[in-house]
Amino acid sequence: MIKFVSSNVHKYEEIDSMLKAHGIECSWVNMKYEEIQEDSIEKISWESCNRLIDKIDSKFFIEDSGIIIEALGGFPGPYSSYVQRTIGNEGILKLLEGKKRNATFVTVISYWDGHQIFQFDGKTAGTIATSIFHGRDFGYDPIFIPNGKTVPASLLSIEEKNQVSQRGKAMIKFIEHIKETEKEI
Ligand code: ITT
Repeated sequence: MIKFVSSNVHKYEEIDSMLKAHGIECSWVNMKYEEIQEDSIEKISWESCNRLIDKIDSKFFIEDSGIIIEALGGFPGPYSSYVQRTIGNEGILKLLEGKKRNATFVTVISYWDGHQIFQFDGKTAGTIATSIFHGRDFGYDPIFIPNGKTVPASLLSIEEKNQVSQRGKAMIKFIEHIKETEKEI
């Protein structure tokens, strides 16, 4: 059993689906933890994990994600949560009018195994749609079309999204690591 700490049910659904497919049980600790302000998603993820070590009584993992939009100089990146809460997807579409629409989604998992922190990352390139596509409305998914797909991630099933998403790619690395290193999980 491994604990996943997050306040985001959509992340948990995607993660649990992948872990289940590999026979690994996961329990969700639904908790909002404080995130430091940093311009690197790796650092934020590592520091958040480090600060949780004393609060969670067993091995656990967290992840931090962000969308990097080329035409906006990499914004919102580590500020993705704030931007989603404030201007939202509509605001992003307005900012991108007449601009290039390339973007990359990044996820960095940080795993405390009881001794040290390990990190696993995943990146997915894509484009920002020209309108909002409601479906499974998780964050930027209604406007983010992963490369190789013709529709935004909001219109994909969890399994379809996991095959191409930043989180799915980071999870594959993490699952390989725990299968190699853990006798009981
Ligand atoms: P935690 O409690 O796990 O930190 P959070 O929702 O605050 O949950 P992040 O800071 O990692 O998570 O996410 C930054 C923003 O990016 C936030 O608005 C999310 O909704 C959004 N986001 C994260 N992963 C996403 C994904 O796979 N697809 C679309 N939006 C995503």
